[in-house]
Amino acid sequence: MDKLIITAAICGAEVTKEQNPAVPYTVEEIVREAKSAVDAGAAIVHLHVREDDGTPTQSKERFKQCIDAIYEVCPDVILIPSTGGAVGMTAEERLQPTELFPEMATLDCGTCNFGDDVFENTMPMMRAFGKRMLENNIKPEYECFEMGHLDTILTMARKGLVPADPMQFNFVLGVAGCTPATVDNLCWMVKSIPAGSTWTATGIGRHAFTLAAPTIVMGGNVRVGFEDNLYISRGVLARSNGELVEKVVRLSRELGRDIASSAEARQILGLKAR
Ligand code: KMH
Ligand code: ZN
Repeated sequence: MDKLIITAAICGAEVTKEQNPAVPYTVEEIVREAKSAVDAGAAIVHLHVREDDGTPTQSKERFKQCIDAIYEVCPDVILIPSTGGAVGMTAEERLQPTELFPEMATLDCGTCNFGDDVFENTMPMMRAFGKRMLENNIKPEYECFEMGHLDTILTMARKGLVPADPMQFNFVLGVAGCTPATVDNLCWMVKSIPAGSTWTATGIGRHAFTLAAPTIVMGGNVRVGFEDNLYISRGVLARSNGELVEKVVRLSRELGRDIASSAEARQILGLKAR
């Protein structure tokens, strides 16, 4: 079994300092959280950015500022900027970070409920996102919140509308209104992906660690972070993204699986060395 790749989703677009004061907004705070996650064992940082007041933004300039600042202190880390942004943003707004030619970026695989909101990813939007990733040589991380999202993206890959060499999936389970974070659902998704693909699982809220444990045993990779979950244990706020990553490292070591460095993660994901 390959070593475990841990992704830290350090910021997200929806969580706030009111919910957990350690949620980062400023460039300095984003760098602090990225470093805490990487120092703890994360090979990848999934990145959203904010204005200083916490407003989510997909501004190319803000992404560049944050990416450059993170590379100053974590030169080897794999950064996966979001093209999901925040609910309600336009496709053009969301695509801005792809103009920076990151090695990877998320590509969301269909429309779904998102709590009280609808997270819109229509077929024309997804075709535009796929085209941009093909043109800019970006490896997508395919975010699937629903069973149907997986089928949709596999059909697009067969038609050559998105990169597929090989595919990296992130199964985000437990979003309110979407596929629940059960082991059965995870198994169904994992057994549906093409041979040679890689996959990550993200359990939302209280499912962060209950989904991490079976994922470690099944040979998948794990995402944790404030974007997905603000608590280190029931009722106890995490003090940093690093603390969440440390818990996954402990679980994995107990289960006998070593942790991948960023260089090792690049090999596993088929990315060029940095
Ligand atoms: N903020 C969510 C609505 C992504 O990063 O690609 C979407 C999201 C997905 O976070
Ligand atoms: Zn995200």
